[in-house]
Amino acid sequence: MYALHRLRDDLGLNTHAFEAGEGVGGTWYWNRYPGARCDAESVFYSYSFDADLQQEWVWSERYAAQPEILSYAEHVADRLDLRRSITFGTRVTAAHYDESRRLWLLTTDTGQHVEARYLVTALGCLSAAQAPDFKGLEDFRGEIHHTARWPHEGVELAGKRVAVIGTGSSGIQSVPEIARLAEHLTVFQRTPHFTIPARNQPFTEAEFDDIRSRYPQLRAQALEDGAGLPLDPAHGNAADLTEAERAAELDRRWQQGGLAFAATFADLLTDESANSIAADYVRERIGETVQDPRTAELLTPTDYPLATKRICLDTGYYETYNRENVTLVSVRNTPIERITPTGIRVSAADHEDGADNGDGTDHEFDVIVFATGFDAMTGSYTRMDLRGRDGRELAEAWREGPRTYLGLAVSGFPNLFTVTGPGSPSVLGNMMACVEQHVDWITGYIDHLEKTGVAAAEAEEGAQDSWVEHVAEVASATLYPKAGSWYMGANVEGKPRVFMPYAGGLNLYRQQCDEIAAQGYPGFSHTS
Ligand code: NA7
Repeated sequence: MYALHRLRDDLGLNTHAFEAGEGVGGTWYWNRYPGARCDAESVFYSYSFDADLQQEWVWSERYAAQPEILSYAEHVADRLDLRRSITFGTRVTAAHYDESRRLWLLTTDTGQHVEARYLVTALGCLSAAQAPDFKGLEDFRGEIHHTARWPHEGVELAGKRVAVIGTGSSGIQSVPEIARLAEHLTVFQRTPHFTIPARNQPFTEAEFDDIRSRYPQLRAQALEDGAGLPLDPAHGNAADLTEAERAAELDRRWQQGGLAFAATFADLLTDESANSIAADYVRERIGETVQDPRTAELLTPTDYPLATKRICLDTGYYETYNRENVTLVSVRNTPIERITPTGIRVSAADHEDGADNGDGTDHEFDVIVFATGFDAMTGSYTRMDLRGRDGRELAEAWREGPRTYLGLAVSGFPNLFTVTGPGSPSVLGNMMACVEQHVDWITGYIDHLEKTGVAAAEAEEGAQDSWVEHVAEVASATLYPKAGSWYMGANVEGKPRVFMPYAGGLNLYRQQCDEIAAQGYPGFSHTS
């Protein structure tokens, strides 16, 4: 939406957007499951480019729920008169670069053909929904819904026997809500995730008025911050604090709630012992909260550092397992064997060590919820037939892992600009801040190309190689590669294990992008 606005209204280019959904909102259009909410605070998860918009929009809660963010997106679309330039309900199935004419040729699933000089992809990092290909899916007689493809209406969970498969953010947000509605909820967990209380609450009028008066200052702080979310900076490395200070700081952040818990120590994501102090703290809270010791044990993450799989925020997640109508089934060692006409069959435990509670029996359900995540960061690209110069397929170019220059451009794909592409910080911070930075940079570059009469701009292979190397180097200095996360492509069978986002921080990333622009775009080759 912001790219459309800037390219159409600021540069005056003939700009058109295609959108698979029937409305605006992207993530917030599709993810309508009970409990869907943004983990970034509403005050920051919003556009900063328009002071009037900022002043007129009132966020009702610390973290906005899906319907409120969707209303915001709709409000922005109306305010900027964007809809007239968007074709909804239309998926671009192919985009091929015609080198002789220096044009992108697009084909849609409605049979439209479009030519464009520039192709800006704003496909989302978590938009290609991923569902395991269980045997027997088509035989199930009840309903199956993926959290990221939740129907707009008509899902009735009251009084039903419901299964949730998956305990990442979507599972952790939906489980407490579904437990309140369903007759019985069974949660199938493969890997326990760390989750921190969100401590969501409505803003009072006075609180929000105060925020509104401080927006310029808050946005300035966000620009300086590595995550684009200036929450609460660490007061040093774990070793700089006494044991009592560490405990007090962890308590304070746990009570305050939110993503700032992952920033308790400056070295939480780079030093294993610092990380395990915070991880142990969460483990203790799980043990305290969950009454059944066996369930508490299964819910406790043990084999990866805190926040190396995307940390989750919750409202009453662990407490939900104290309800009589909720059961946890660990499928770590005893995977789901198949979907049956009446439910889910879990394979039997073949060991007696109590490491799992797979019982080898059939569980019966009326509704199965797949909270099984996404083919993150690259899935929305590789699922499209995207070809650059000489018919080179993007999926092929990224076979060993995504390769981009700055997460913004791809060698061999002239005039293609990738908003929040792999190799950019996007998913490691505030997505809205990243989107604005990307779109501003892309707009500046396209303006430069237009003014200097460049017909085709392409990332040079050497510059791209250096960036890919830099992204890997930065990641290897962190604990992130120690987890089998979607950041690493580990949740998709056959996907290369490459840490995809840039972990150096949005502030440092912005500086690098700005320097490249100021120097006349080194790393790109230009053809007139
Ligand atoms: P995630 O975080 O990728 O979570 C998906 C969950 O589904 C995760 O717990 C997976 O276990 C589980 N999963 C996937 N396949 C299976 C099978 N076959 N059996 C059992 N469990 C399975 O996706 P979300 O939608 O929750 O969140 C994505 C992001 O959106 C989130 O990080 C935020 O940035 C917003 P695993 O951990 O892989 O063992």
